[in-house]
Amino acid sequence: MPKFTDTISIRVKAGSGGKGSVSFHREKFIPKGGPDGGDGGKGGDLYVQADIKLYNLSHLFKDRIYRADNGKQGAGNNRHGGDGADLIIKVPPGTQVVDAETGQMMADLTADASRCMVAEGGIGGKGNAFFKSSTNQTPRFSQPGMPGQERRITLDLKLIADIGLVGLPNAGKSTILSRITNARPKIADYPFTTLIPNLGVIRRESGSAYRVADIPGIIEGAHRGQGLGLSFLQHIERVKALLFVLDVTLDDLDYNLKLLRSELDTYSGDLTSKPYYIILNKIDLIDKSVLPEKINGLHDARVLPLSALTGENMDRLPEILDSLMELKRA
Ligand SMILES: Nc1nc2c(ncn2[C@@H]2O[C@H](COP(=O)(O)OP(=O)(O)OP(=O)(O)O)[C@@H](O)[C@H]2O)c(=O)[nH]1
Ligand SMILES: [Mg+2]
Repeated sequence: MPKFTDTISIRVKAGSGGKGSVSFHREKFIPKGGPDGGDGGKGGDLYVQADIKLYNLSHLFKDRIYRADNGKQGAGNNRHGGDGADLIIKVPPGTQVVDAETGQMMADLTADASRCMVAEGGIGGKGNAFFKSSTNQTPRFSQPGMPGQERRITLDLKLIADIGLVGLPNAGKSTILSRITNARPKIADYPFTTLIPNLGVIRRESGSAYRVADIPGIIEGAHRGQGLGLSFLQHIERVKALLFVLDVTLDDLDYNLKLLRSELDTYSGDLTSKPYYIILNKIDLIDKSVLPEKINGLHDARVLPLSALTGENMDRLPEILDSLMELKRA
């Protein structure tokens, strides 16, 4: 199983500046040339940058030190040392960069290609040519380069999705995601198949596209850590709309919906105030005559019965998603 990493601490060290050079001009027949030691180059900076192609932080290693290159030493003949190369650590959009020592947020990288400098490279030392003066014609010293900044940072991923699928385990959330997006999550007939959030993209003919997140199932007491808990809800904290997915064969749908809502609410009241729609999944398993009663029991006009397995009514889903997205924009 691919490991999903949503929070990781790493160390970052920018490059140190190169040392200034101590050198004297030497040429045939000119025995005592002046100082010509060049300056050292600047150390490379270290950036964290959002990259839309990434979905998780699993390419990074906990506690590893990531280093940018040091600046090169200066040299004789007033040659300036080369600057060290910057290092860019790529992360998925939605990653927050926090200074691990102070707990202060350094950046919230939501937009693709947005970046922040997390450690600045040290400047290069001056070569001895710099120190030549009327009182010291032959300085025999140079400056060392300044050390690069170093710190520990925590990268905290809050996936950016437009729509979140929420439901009890086994309701068919992942099946729906696999039907409407390019995602191919694991689907199985037992609870807690989904252990890590899955993300898929829907592209509409209108040209718009949005990302749908499928998260692990929620059970009663999740806020107390039951099941897989609620910490993964951080991945849908910023969605624009929610799709509640209920297994229509369950007895008390209204109770289950309330349970989901109250678990979400204990995590964040923001979640339950988002636009939503309720999906009654697995209608292929029930007698159609009981469907109206099941729908009425929910006391809500926003209900779509469907079967992710047979595809019945699935064609109505994209339009509903469109309208939910519109709602938010209005
Ligand atoms: N008969 C029927 N089975 C379905 C339907 N949708 C999903 N299933 C089945 O229900 C089971 C659970 O589906 P998943 O998509 O893994 O459910 P989930 O909500 O993602 O489950 P967790 O990840 O465990 O929370 C699988 O065996 C699916 O094949 C449906 O419309 N009809
Ligand atoms: Mg699942």
